[in-house]
Amino acid sequence: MAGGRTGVADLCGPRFLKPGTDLPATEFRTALSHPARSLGLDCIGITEPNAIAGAATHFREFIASGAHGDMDWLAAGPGRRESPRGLWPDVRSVIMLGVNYGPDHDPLAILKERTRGAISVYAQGDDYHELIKKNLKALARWLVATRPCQVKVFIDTAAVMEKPLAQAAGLGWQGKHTNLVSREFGSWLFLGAIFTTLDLPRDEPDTDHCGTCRACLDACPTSAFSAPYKLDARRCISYLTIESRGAIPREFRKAIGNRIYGCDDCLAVCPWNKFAQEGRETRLAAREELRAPSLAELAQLDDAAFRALFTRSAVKRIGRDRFVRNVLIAIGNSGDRLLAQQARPLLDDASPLVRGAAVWAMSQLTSSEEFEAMKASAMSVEGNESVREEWRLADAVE
Ligand code: B12
Ligand code: SF4
Ligand code: SF4
Repeated sequence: MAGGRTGVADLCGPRFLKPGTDLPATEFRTALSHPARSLGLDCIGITEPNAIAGAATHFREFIASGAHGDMDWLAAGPGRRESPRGLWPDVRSVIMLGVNYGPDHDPLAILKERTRGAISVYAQGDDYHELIKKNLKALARWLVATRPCQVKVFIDTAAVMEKPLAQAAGLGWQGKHTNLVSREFGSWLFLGAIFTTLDLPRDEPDTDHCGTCRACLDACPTSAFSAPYKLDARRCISYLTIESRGAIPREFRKAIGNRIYGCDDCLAVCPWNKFAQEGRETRLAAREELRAPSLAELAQLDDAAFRALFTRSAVKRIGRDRFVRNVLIAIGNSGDRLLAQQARPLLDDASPLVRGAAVWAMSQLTSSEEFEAMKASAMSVEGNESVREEWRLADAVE
């Protein structure tokens, strides 16, 4: 549905059920999938609020082990996240929806282009949160107009365990990489939820089809899986480049390669992607300028240029300093000494986060002699302790 707010009237053509029509629950369920599809929601399933009791145990273990790192918001109010009823006691059915964002290219090809940055597939187009939320709300309005009820709409940011709920609703299964895999769309599905006070017929949960495969576990550049189905987010490049606010720990810097926002490796190697299809929502498709952006250009972004480049993009959420930090790690990994010219001015950046990452980039691209000279002059004025620590720990390459 192109642009603007989709009203109930837009969803009342001859293919759709008219508001107020009284249908048996099973037929109503079928009728619901027509407006969903027309709103760009590619798959739909319904489950009950108590469907994910097992996930709660795993969630508690995940938090207790500290695997969530600095994502304190994930640990907050665990009772709310563990069950939809904990979040909203009146909910009687959970409608799970998936939007296919299958890429039109091999997401791993860019990893060989060391002077360019790899932005994960999900962030190369418009921000899915905004786009899909709008469509979920339109479907929720249709639901309310058709059958009086209360509804709440969620995508990503609320305390909802979307993956286990999607599995319970039959959209796919949580693979060993912990994401939901769909037999129809492979790894490339965004998830969203509508909670409602209506009693709707339930779909059958999907079952695990990973078998003996472990391609995703073996593909992970930072060994972030502590076991199949268990991710230590603190080691995940997606966490390190998007969620983490401080300096990226040294032990992961080389493994990050040229990934400057998120990571798709475990998703991309899944054999179920052979059934994947290109996403049909053009606004989620890769923008030309974000497919293989030049590291040299990205390193020069100031705040205004960063916002302009990433307007309506999820990347904007991390802000210029964290983004340039990531770009500098990629520059350090580029092996291209010419890129030192772009990193060098950032040794004097206003942000200590950027200065620290620039130190590491320069340490990878300059000779010991040059590096020692830069260090002596920087250490005479550097007041930030974490940047001073970067200078102390950096080993310049020959
Ligand atoms: C926090 C978060 C992250 C964190 C942590 C990821 C994680 N796996 O927990 C970080 C920043 C690392 C991250 C990264 C990514 N994310 Co994210 N993330 C979330 C978020 C907000 C919460 C996930 C959560 O609850 N984690 C807590 C853990 C405990 O839950 P879990 O992953 O479901 O863990 C289960 C398994 O570990 C399992 N388990 C544990 N032990 C065992 C043992 C056995 C034997 C078995 C069978 C199972 C099992 O049980 C747990 C509970 O179900 C969701 C949105 C949401 N509200 O759900 C998006 C979400 C999961 N992310 C999403 C995406 C797209 C990504 C990335 C692909 C982005 C990218 N390209 O960089 C990567 C993928 C990394 C990966 N391999 O998971 C999508 C996934 C869509 C899908 N098809 O599944 C979601 C659903 C957002 C959305 N609305 O579409 N993410
Ligand atoms: S997203 Fe990348 S770093 Fe994170 S678990 Fe998957 S392969 Fe590993
Ligand atoms: S790569 Fe293999 S193990 Fe991993 S999710 Fe896909 S099928 Fe499962």
